[in-house]
Amino acid sequence: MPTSRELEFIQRIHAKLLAYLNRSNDKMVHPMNRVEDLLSRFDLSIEGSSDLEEIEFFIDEYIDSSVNTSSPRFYNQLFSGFSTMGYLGEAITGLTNNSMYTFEMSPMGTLMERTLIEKMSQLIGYKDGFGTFVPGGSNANLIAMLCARERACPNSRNSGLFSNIPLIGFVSEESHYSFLKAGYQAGIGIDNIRQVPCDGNGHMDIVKLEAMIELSIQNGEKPFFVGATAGTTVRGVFDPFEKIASICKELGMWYHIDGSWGGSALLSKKHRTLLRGSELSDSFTWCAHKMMGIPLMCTSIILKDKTLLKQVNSVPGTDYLFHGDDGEELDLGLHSLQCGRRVDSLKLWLAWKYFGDDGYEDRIDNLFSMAQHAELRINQSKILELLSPVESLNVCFRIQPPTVDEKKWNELTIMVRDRLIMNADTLVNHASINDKSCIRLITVNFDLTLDDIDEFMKNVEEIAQELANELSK
Ligand code: ABU
Repeated sequence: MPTSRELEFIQRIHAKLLAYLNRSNDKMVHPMNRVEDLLSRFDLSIEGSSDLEEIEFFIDEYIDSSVNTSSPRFYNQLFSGFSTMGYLGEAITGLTNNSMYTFEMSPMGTLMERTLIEKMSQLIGYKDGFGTFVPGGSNANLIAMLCARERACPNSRNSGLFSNIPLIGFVSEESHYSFLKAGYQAGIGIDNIRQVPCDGNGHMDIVKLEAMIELSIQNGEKPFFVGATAGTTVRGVFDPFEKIASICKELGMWYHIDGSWGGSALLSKKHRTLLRGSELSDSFTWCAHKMMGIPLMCTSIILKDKTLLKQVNSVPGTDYLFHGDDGEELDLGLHSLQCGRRVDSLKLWLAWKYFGDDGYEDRIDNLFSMAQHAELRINQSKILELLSPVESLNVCFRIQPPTVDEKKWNELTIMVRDRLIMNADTLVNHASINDKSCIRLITVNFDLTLDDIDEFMKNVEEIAQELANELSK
């Protein structure tokens, strides 16, 4: 228990947190930290004990040097904004410090997680699905691959993979790199995760997928897994799920959808068509910390076959922890890779309960409208070019003023991004599409308004024009 001095300290820090919440949108989005400055200003080594004043100093400095991800001028990642319920859920999770392995150790967390998994399963279109919360999309994609491996080589979980016939997985060249990591973690090998070329707009090319699978079979390999993407990281586009499903069904391959980014579009009647065919998949990754605005991390992996997770995670020696008192269905640790597991369900359950399905639908529809507004503004501009049609919340564009030599457009685009940070206190990322540098604007903050997008576009155009003038001198 905290001492009375520590309780006073907690109270003081809580007051600071409240003050931070009141001013967070005025706070600099990106405090321009340089590693040398931070290291010269702070001694971060840990040796003897410290008094509470010193700890308070570091708390203040930590907050001040943090990126303000709740600001409407933070467009840098696939998450942004502040969730009141999410924040409270995080605080209560830390306060109560339960662990998700057994119902006994996390009674409400277990039931909330079950409720959420059931709801998400239904939205995907699985009648009787099951899943678990995991530490992030990469981990979810790994679990999907482990399940696929278990189905393709039923005994390999015990014996290891010793066959001369390699298992081969297929993902698009624009899918997330976590599939490659999953490849080696699951013992498949990075080289055996083949990257299928995309069409001009970043969707997996089905004809090429079929040809690559055919070639693999001819070469005596065993194609076992296709990982499609619902919302690619750079362009935010959705693979053709129904077509991929037919291929997987015909060949008995595992069909996974990585909906880390775009899975939440299932909450919108207007935009869920992007995920048509999701019910035909075997497994689905969904990050609620992205489009649902929940604090990091809040990811689930959901499977159509409710028995597989337990099968994949079944090992001897667990009886010290799992006594079966509450029924195995309620001891969720029997279904997860982790042993101790934090409660990620509370924050999402609270937020969803607060907004309701309709509240979430409105918010997600609004995010799409923001991206469409940005797309419109880019199409109206004489010096900006959209590099890919907008399908969800990713707006990828570059700066290409006719007065500047085309060879300099890549460099100029990145210069504009850097100057947006310095001059307009705006953090937005850059990426590359077919060797063309672009600014990747992500409209995922529920507080965004059309004025915010207009201000962003105005700043981009002004800075771009200024730099273009300098470059064309
Ligand atoms: N899955 C993490 C994506 C990071 C980003 O592009 O913002």
